[in-house]
Amino acid sequence: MRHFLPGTLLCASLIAAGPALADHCPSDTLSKLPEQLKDGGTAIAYQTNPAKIEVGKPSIEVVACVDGDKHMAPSRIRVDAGMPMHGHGMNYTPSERKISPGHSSFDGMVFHMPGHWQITFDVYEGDTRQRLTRKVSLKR
Ligand SMILES: [Cu+2]
Repeated sequence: MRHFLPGTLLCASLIAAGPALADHCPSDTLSKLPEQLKDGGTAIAYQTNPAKIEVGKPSIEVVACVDGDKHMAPSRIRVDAGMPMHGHGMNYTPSERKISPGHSSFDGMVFHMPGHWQITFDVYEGDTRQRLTRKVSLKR
């Protein structure tokens, strides 16, 4: 009679120890969005709606690729904004609508006053976070 249990255990441990299956990011979209940020192997592109950020509630569409030329999607994208010189954030947490791996749109961004804002993009690969930022100035 065949003894199946050790084989099953071996299989399960191999799966647990193996690399996480990562999806490809939409690199075509990455090159099409108007705003580009890059740091090491991580590339982000985004576009806001409206295109020119004003005081109000823009939405932001973000594409993120990690691992350089391999164009892998991060496990998570997080977007936030604040005014470093005033020491405050947005007072709201934007909601994410996932479009595809590495591609999301964020609604509920609230830029409630004119001045110097900083948009923060955090991309995660498992527990590793990389932060890219972009300064924007909102006219009165
Ligand atoms: Cu402020």
